[in-house]
Amino acid sequence: MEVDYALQKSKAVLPTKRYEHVERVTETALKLAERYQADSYNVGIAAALHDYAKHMDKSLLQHWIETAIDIPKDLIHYHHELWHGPVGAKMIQHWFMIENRDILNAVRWHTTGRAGMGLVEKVVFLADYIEPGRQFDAVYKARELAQQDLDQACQYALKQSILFLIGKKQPIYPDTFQAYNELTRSIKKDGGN
Ligand code: DGI
Ligand code: FE
Ligand code: FE
Repeated sequence: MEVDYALQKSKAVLPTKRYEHVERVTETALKLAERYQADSYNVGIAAALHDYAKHMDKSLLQHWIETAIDIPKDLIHYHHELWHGPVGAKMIQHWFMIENRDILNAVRWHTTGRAGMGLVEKVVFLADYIEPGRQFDAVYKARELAQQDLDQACQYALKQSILFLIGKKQPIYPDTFQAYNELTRSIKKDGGN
């Protein structure tokens, strides 16, 4: 599958505004891939398909969570915003026969992050957060950090997401905390802040 073809697949299932976000995430992710020497093919496909399931019926997403053996069932008890990553990864595996673990993991964890994210995962996660259409306060610093250090930029994005959710009195999925903790420890070890 080529990146343009993956984009067409997303275009077919997404409203225009969401599809334009996907295009910007893909462009941003490809630039980050170049900067951090991530595999640009895997990054391109994962970014192009990262929100594939975003606009599907909640009941359909719920059905996939309940029936797929390797989607964590506890997701049902969290915000439905968290469902489209894991379900999208399963859908593109089944329908487009994508078996590359880096692509599938990047789609799967793009909302929450997780401890032990690989390079492709980090790039897609960060690109989704900083794409030029995003306009919240924290995005400017996140864009700056993205030019300097991938781990610090991801850590900052996770921290801001956690603070944002706390501000909204929403629960936080454990993987988001675990991703934040792991990056915080490794940044400290490397002599970062
Ligand atoms: O699909 P997008 O809108 O492009 O972005 P996304 O997949 O990162 O979804 C972000 C939304 O998910 C955002 O509004 C915050 C919400 N969210 C709900 N619970 C959690 C969460 N985000 C994280 N990182 N962790 C959560 O537990
Ligand atoms: Fe998403
Ligand atoms: Fe997105």
